[in-house]
Amino acid sequence: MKATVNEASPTTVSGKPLLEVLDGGVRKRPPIWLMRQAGRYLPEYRDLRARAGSFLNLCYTPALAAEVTLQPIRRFGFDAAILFSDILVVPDALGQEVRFEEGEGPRLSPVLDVDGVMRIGPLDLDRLAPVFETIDRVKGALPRETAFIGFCGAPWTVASYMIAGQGTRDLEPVRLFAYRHPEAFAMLMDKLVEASVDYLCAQWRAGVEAVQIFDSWAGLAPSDQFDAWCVRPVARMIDALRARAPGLRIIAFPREAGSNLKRFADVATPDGLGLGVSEDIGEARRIVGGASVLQGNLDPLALLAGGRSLDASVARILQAFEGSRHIFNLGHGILPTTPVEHVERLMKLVRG
Ligand code: 1CP
Repeated sequence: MKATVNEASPTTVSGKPLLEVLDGGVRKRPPIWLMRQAGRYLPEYRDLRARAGSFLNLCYTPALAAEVTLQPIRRFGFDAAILFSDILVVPDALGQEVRFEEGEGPRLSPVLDVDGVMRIGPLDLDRLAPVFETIDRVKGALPRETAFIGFCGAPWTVASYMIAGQGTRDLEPVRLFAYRHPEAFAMLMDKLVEASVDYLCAQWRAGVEAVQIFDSWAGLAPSDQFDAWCVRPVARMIDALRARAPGLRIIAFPREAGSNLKRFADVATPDGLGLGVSEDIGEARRIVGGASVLQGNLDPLALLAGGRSLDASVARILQAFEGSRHIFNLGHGILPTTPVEHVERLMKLVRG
């Protein structure tokens, strides 16, 4: 695809800088959004969160979820809004019990054996209806130039929570399960591919213009299984989405894929590829060539720290991506203790 350089004008064919880059353009200043941009570092989020009851209640109450989605757009004017929800609404809608414990993170009734996998699904799209209503509300309230991103977790990352019943340091439970019960694990992955595609298609019908597939734990898949557990499930999702949701732009984030990034880019062919903190930008540019937009990869801790090291990190990233198709983002989600002023500074640095 031929790249077009748009020097300064904010008005583009779509009128949305983020979509313009995903569609093949290069901008002098990259569009910017931040993973987890709606969340606890914002006082207005903490206020609303305190009134919402449980975290899932917040996700499933359209007026509140829409408000939280819009908060960081109002405050910072990011180039994209990301739907406020969580990757674990998919297991919830597949019939698994999901709770969020205050201060402890998610808790699910773990899938322990082959029977447990058999009981999973089908996806109850009605349970997710509030998510689609949230999308409908947000799309009517966004500034013209702001793109709207939906999301889900990649099968590998979602399976890791479904099997362990919670977040784990090195994903031991899901890896053991996959070795001990390869057929049942493959069946679970198939169910997740299908459910995730149905879910993202429904988000697209409701009005999102792009989606991000979060494979937050791709870097913890053993190298000889990376293909089967990370690349192929996401490749199948992307093939199905291209057939069923024409025009939907797809960003994949196989976090810390490292030396497996090339394989991922070649086989899954997302429109955009998110880079984790430790990924080398020059190397990633060589790997994907002009084929894919790269997104990332400021260290969330550099943003938290602020000051001269933030300025220097941002300058290095802008320089490393110069002249290429780039979406500025973090290399992982923003941390809850990040000062709001540091995000304001980041916006100044990136927008110039
Ligand atoms: O009460 C609270 O505020 C709970 C904190 C919280 C928030 C704000 C959780 C629990 N989820 C979210 C929202 C969320 N989750 C978004 C919102 C949109 C935005 O980006 O602004 C998104 C995109 C997610 C995605 C998500 N959830 C991922 C993938 C991204 C990543 O950070 O790696 C993962 C792994 C989850 C699971 C999850 N949900 C919540 C927590 C604390 C976790 C991580 C659990 C762990 O492994 O420790």
